Amino acid sequence: MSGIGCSSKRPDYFLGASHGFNSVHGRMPSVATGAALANRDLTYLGVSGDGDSASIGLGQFAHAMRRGVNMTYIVENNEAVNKLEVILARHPIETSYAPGTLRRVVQHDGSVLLLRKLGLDYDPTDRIGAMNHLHERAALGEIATGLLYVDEGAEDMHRHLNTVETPLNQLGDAELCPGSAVLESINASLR
Ligand SMILES: Cc1ncc(C[n+]2csc(CCOP(=O)(O)OP(=O)(O)O)c2C)c(N)n1
Repeated sequence: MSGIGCSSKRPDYFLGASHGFNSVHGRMPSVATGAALANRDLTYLGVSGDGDSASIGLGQFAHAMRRGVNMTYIVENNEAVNKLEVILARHPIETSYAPGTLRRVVQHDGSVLLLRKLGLDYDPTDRIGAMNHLHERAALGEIATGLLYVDEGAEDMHRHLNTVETPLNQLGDAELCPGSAVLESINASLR
């Protein structure tokens, strides 16, 4: 699943033999949420850009996280380093460095990224510690890399909403439309 942008072309580039869905700019999270609600048995991969997720799509991205949509969500962040009128062919930049160390990476336009890999003593289950670490590194002009935070107690959207396990396309008419009496009892329970 993807939104719109260079990053969001990924389903076209790599998933020729699978089902891909190129949605609308910034709206991939709601499409993925709906698909996951209808069928929890599929594996959901989302690919997006920094604008697609953190600018026009921030409202949707935040709610997909809050709801706990069971998916892998990849954000490709190019921060608009290209001049839009000319995109020259370039060699890929790759790097590798040890835990806890700083790596200076010069990009094609001459700008420099300071990448700081998490040390071996870093605790990714400490939520406040993760936020502090990000801000401390950012204050030094560094970008923290590695597994920053894991919420081990996170719950899936289906548990929050108590949804049916069977994909909706495998249910029959009687289950999908149980009638006005059932609807009335649901409404009564919400009054
Ligand atoms: C609703 C809407 N607004 C604006 C656009 C124009 N538009 C297409 S891609 C894009 C920006 C994409 O940037 P990003 O999400 O960072 O992805 P990238 O292309 O850098 O991978 C914009 C504004 C659009 N397609 N749809």
